[in-house]
Amino acid sequence: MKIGVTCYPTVGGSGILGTRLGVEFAKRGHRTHFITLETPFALQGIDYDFVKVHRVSVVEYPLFKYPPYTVALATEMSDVTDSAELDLLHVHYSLPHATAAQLAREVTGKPYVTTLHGSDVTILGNDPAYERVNTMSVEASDAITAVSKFMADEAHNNLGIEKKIHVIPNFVDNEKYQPAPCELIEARTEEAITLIHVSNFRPVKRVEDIVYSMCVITKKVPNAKLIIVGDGPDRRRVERLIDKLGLKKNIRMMGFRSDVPDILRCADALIMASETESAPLTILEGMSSGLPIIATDVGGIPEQVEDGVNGFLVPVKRPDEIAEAVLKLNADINLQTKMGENSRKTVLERYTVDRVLDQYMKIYESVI
Ligand code: GMT
Repeated sequence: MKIGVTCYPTVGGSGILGTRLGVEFAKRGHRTHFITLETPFALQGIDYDFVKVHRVSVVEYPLFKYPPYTVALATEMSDVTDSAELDLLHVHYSLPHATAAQLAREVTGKPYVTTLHGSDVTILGNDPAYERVNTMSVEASDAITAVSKFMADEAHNNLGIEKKIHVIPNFVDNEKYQPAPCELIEARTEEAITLIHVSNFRPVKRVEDIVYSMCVITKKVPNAKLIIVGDGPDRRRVERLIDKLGLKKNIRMMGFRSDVPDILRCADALIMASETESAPLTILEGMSSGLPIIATDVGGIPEQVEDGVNGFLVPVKRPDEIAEAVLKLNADINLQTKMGENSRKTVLERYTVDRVLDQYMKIYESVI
């Protein structure tokens, strides 16, 4: 099959997922053509014969205050669809990709599949400025998928989508992320529980709540450690808070890293304090690495984390409850081990690449 993929090229979850999906199809002999603003970040270092990147060129003209990106994208989609004889377009994140794909379909007659990831629906839920056009383009898709049931419900209830939405979960590379001894000397801490948070530091991630939870945890377990990986808008605020609370010796900010699988192996549990999430990739990566997950009971997280089985669900904005869950794990090594094993099992049962690809392939076959 020849598939055209459009996603945001940078580090956002939808861009990563869209890129990995295209690459996995290419590994299985399909041809993937990425049609994006820039080379997707998650494509760096990947060199497959069946992957090609087409960068959208936006015309700058003195008359235009804003370059017409959606038209430029639709033009590139149409041209690539015809020249590469694509069977379909798969767009991740509806805004503005679904609208461009709908225009391209007018030109080429080829179908498009839209995958809803999260912010595209939540943004519109908060500010409906573009809602009518976006909803029409999602609704007009030949098939719609969402990465969690939560997301599908939001799209039906908040965007007014009436068409069936197929729930296809996100996936994780369970070979790259697997339980193994910690070999990264800079992350190894043998004396006490080591927690990890991986984040793009957007306000929605509420990283400060995790820092506050460390105040409570370290009162009982003075050597407890927290590793924070990633970078983004809230990073400086978080650093200032760590300083203010005197937690510098307990919390290690590692910045943006490419060796996340190695770092995860050095932790005992993964924490996520987000205000909302549709289907976090970080949780899947932590579970695949055999970690118990302590996460907020919001959005699609309860579809991944079963309270008391592979981790603990806690209310949002409650650092004290995060701390309580950590202390429970710290006090009971058998519970920690069992939950970690259950995490890995959950991934192997539900979130492997092959399992998820099969579901997308069925959707592709139904629209071409
Ligand atoms: O939340 C982010 O930081 C980025 C955002 C995006 O649209 O790229 O992520 C959303 O899509 C990801 C891939 O499906 C999901 O893993 C995230 O949970 C989701 N984010 C939210 O819903 C807030």
